[in-house]
Amino acid sequence: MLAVHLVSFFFSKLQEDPTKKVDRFLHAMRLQDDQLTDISKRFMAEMKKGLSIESTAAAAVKMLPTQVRSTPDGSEKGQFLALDLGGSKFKVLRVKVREDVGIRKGGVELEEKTYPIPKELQVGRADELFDHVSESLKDFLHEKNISPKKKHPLAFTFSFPCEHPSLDQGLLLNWCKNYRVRGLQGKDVVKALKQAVNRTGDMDIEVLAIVDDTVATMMTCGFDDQCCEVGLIIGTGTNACYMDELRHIDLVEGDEGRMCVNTEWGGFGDDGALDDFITEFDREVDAASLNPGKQIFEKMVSGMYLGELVRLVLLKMAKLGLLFDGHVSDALRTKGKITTADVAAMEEYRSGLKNTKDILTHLHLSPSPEDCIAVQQVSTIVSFRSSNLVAAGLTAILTRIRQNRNLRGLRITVGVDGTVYKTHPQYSKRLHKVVRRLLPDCQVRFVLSESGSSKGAALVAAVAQRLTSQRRKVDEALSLFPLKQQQLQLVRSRMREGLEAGLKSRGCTIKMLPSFVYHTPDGTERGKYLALDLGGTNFRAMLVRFKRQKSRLYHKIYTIPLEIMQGTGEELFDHLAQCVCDFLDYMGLKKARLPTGFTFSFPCEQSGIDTGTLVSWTKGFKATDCVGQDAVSMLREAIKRRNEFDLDIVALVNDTVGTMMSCAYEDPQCEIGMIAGTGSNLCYMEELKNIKKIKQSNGTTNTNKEKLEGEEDENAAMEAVKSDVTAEKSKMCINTEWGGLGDDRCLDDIVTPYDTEVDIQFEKLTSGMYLGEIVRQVLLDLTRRGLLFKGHVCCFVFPLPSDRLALLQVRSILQQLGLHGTCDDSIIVKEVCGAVSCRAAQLCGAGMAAVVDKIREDRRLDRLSITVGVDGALYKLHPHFSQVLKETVRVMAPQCDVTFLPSEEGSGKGAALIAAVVRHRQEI
Ligand code: 0WK
Ligand code: 0WK
Ligand code: BGC
Ligand code: BGC
Repeated sequence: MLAVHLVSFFFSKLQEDPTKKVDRFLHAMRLQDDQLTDISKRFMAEMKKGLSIESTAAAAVKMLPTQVRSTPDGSEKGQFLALDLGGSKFKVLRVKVREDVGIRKGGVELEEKTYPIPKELQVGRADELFDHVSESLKDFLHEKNISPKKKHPLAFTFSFPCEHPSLDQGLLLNWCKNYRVRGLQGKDVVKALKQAVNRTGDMDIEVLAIVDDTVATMMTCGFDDQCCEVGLIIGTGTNACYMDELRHIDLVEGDEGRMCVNTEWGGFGDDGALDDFITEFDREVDAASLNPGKQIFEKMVSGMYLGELVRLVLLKMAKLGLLFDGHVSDALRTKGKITTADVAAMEEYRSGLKNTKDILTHLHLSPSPEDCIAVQQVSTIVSFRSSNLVAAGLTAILTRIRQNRNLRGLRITVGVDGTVYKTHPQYSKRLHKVVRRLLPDCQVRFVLSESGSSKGAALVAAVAQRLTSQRRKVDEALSLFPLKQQQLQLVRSRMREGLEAGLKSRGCTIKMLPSFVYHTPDGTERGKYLALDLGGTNFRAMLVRFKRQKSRLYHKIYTIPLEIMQGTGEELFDHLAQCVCDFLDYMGLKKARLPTGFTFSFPCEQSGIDTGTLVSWTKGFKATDCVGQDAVSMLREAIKRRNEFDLDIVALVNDTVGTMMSCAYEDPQCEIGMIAGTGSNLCYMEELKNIKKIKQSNGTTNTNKEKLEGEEDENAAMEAVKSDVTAEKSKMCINTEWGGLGDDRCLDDIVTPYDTEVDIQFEKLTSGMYLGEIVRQVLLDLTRRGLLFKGHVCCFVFPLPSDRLALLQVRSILQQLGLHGTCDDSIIVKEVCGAVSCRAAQLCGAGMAAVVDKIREDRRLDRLSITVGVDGALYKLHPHFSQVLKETVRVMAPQCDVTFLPSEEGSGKGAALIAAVVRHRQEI
């Protein structure tokens, strides 16, 4: 009864615009922007579920990692066979990709042939289907005179959901669209293909890659448009893929770089996420499909189902007397009688209504003109909903990419293929419009894949080949850096020889400079001291107060401009005096004439605790008239020139010595100081009796007298030591200046060609000032060999992007340097940084092992437990350096327990401590 009333109510309305009637009838299919935004949000949630290890198994949207890690960069080349199975056509192709032509259109040559896939094969056994595929391949080789004898690399576009343990494996999850082949689910599709090829015989193929059609489409469009990072198919089926950050893909090892994810969005809604948008017609289509309950989203969107949806709507409306005067034909009752091509035809701009009439007539219906308008409106609403749903899905994907990259706007290209998108009159326009309306801040470009996905599949194979060969060559270059046990033993023994030699005589590569520091602090130090610290990244002035084993410290940091570092000595020390003056002013201590410890982090031949001759500049300092001069005198003269304050400089200290003292104040076991910063150096408490060169000046002739200049100072220095040595002094801290190891080319057999460009000296291989240069040499070589930045060599000057930085940061550093590399480029840059800094840590570890083992042996100990006070940006800020250093020492000096104590307040406190010791001694 109710139905009759309803019919008469509608009948009365018939006189009105037929589209209104349909709009009302199908209002559930007419989605508004707020609903699309809601669907988009739901899809984003599903994407997260699919990517996370916790929820992926139950996720409706599978989010399958594809092992495709980078899009084409135009340097791909090669000749490939390609198979394209899963869309409306099965194609066999030969794809020729030539060097660099990719940038210009037409850089790829395709020859193709389409082969039918009989229905029975789509629902038959897997071996039958793949025998057909392999025979088609053989026929293609024959037809194109391609020698079957040669091993042909092949790329396989297989448009069904697969898990990819590797690029050349595809484990089929389930069939969809009109395929329901037996015996392949859960198995490797590539293996099935190879077995079929073997059965067919007389062919030799190597499957380099198996990819989904979305992925291949993205690659096809990516060859000409490097912004293309999304692939979209709206064809028989529907699906999308995109480049996601590897750190978000739990199922794949590693955090660096990106990987293409095949969303398999056809399954969206299989878990009920779209139930409030599912109409009775969708349920009918699903119930009658080969996979009820599955691919819900696909059944609302893709070409395999749109026609059927329209038919079911028309059938229902006809039954309700809303169309064709309630007349229903058998054809209209028959599944599949209206195809998606019919839907597209009905929506043709000019001939749409005529097409509609023809199609309905073909269904044995006699439609009135109003019926035709109404039916056309039904088609419009059904296909419009499809493009709207695709827009909602795409909006979710593009929003995710934007969030991944912390961008406000996004410029991106979507590569598209599929019959619905290509042939349906309004579809593409509607889709573009809705996406741009839902994402106003994004510039989304849609590129139609002209030549199908096989070009893309071949490019995946070509990129895989390029990445494999690139990887091999980069690994070759990187393999030069990690030092093997044997090499480390060499470094340790050469360091040891260098230490011993430096203790005996002068002019050795490792200078072993006496510091006149005989003791580490004993906690009795007290009073107020000024400490000046020159030689690291900055110049620091600090006031240190010691009281009852506690210290208070105030400091100020000053930069040393390059022109001062490389000006005259006078300018440099005047600049220091000016900074000290500013500090004393700031502290209100200008009148104080404070006892001062001066950390001067350069090799100085000291002749007393408060005097030392600069042997050579390092770390980029080149101030003139300083080498051979006494550093303390130069500072005193500058202070005199300034005539505003005065200091009582009681100690000249190397930063390694200051660091050792500063840490020994916390840990009495600290007898070694190490700097891994701009420069690299180490000091340690040596047995006085071992400092032979001291003894030499006791009358044994010094064989190479003529070679040494300023011998008087040295003899004076040795006299000072001799007179200074009292009973309780058994040790003295030696500033090794280990940076000089290798000056005699004793490291030549462990260095790489990249080092020769820089200079083969221990400091140049281990300190922050030079590691960047070694990295630059490596990157320059890799770029010249076309393995990086597409071979574009630009002016490579840059600071070292530490390998701790997230790739995004590496990438932004490179961009700041005008190096617009790909993700892979950033990964390689990061690896090179890691290899160079890791070797630096190993070298320091081997050097340290030589020192601690020497101390252990000198003290005739089986086991030595000792602490190293350490400072410097490389040790403190580099993530792996300290770890690798500790591990290397542990392995290279197994009889020593070495504790590394990072210095909190730098070497300044150490210099003040030494000043306190000196001052205390002067009082006694
Ligand atoms: C053409 C591509 C193929 C893909 C097809 C999808 O070359 O890989 O599967 O588009 O569209 P359909 O043929 O299903 O409409
Ligand atoms: C901080 C010390 C300073 C030393 C510097 C080395 O206080 O004496 O020279 O560390 O590290 P860099 O600043 O070279 O990284
Ligand atoms: C498949 C996808 C494919 C899409 C388009 C879907 O049915 O599951 O793998 O990408 O169709 O061909
Ligand atoms: C200097 C050393 C200093 C080291 C760390 C080297 O260049 O020669 O004296 O200890 O850098 O700053």
